[in-house]
Amino acid sequence: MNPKSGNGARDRLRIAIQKSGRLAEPARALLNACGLSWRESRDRLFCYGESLPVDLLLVRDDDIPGLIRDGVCDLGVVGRNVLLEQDIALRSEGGTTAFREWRALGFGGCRLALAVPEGWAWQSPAQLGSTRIATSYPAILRQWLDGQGIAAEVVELSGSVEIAPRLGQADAICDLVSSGATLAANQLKPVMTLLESEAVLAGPAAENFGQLWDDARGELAELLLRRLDGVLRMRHSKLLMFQASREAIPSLLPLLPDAEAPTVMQVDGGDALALQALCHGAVTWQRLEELKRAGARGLLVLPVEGMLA
Ligand code: PRT
Ligand code: ZN
Repeated sequence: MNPKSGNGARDRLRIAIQKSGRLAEPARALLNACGLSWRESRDRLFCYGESLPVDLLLVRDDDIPGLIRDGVCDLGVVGRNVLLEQDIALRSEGGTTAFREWRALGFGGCRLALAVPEGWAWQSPAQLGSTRIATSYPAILRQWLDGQGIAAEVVELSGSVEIAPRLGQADAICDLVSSGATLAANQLKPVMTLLESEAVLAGPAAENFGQLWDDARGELAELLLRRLDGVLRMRHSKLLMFQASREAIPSLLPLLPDAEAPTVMQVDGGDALALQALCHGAVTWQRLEELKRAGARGLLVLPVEGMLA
């Protein structure tokens, strides 16, 4: 259903997030960092936006793509794995692409991997021919197998996929992996990555929000996206401050390739200069030591809370 025609005009934006689980808290924290605050309903299913007309719906992650497709929610925070699975499944039933990933959010990182028993001598995907592979992601797996020209049986399971080989339900599995500890505990080893996943801001497929909504939601979504970009960029940024002599500057600046034009200030009553640089890359110990060797003194690294250019 096209949301523009589906639900009539609305003057509040509605975002679905996971009620509880891995993505619940980071999703709230991120939206919070974008300046959103809410009043929670008693049943804890709905949060009324107080600082902006942006409400939250708290649901199971698997329901989020469907809620977006039906226009019940405008946007959602969900794993790329869930979004892609439902997108492929819909398209394989003859539908058109209903969703789009509007932003990758930098948390909930994991990969969808094929894993086989540790005892297998793994050489290539061709070995999977005529095997049974257990998964909760049948559409992604089926598409990958077809792409590789492998005829394997896909065994769909909703949970505890990793014990399927021991129970004799399958020969191999295709499941989400982060640390890999669960695979190891079940004597399985990852052999192929089908998808690198993380939490994403999902919404209906369109070029821009104006195409989707001609009420207040378009502008609200644009505003949210601008703030989100600022927050995501700032998350990895650090303010680096130090002092140095004027002569040391030419050897220090090349060590700050990721910094926006550093501010250089004269320190009162001396030859020293104070430098201030907003670095967008990692400010590691190693980097600080290199700067010190190049003449930086009193190095200070500060987190950045916000920025409006
Ligand atoms: O109740 P609801 O349906 O909302 O939640 P859920 O149980 O379906 O989802 P949840 O909270 O477990 O995961 C939500 C999303 O987090 C997933 O869709 C992924 O996008 C992401 N994510 C990130 C993960 C993992 N990391 C992860 N490690 N989802 C699941 N796992 C599983 C993994 O499969 C293994 O069984 O966690 C276990 C531990 O992993 P290892 O590799 O660290 O041992
Ligand atoms: Zn789920």
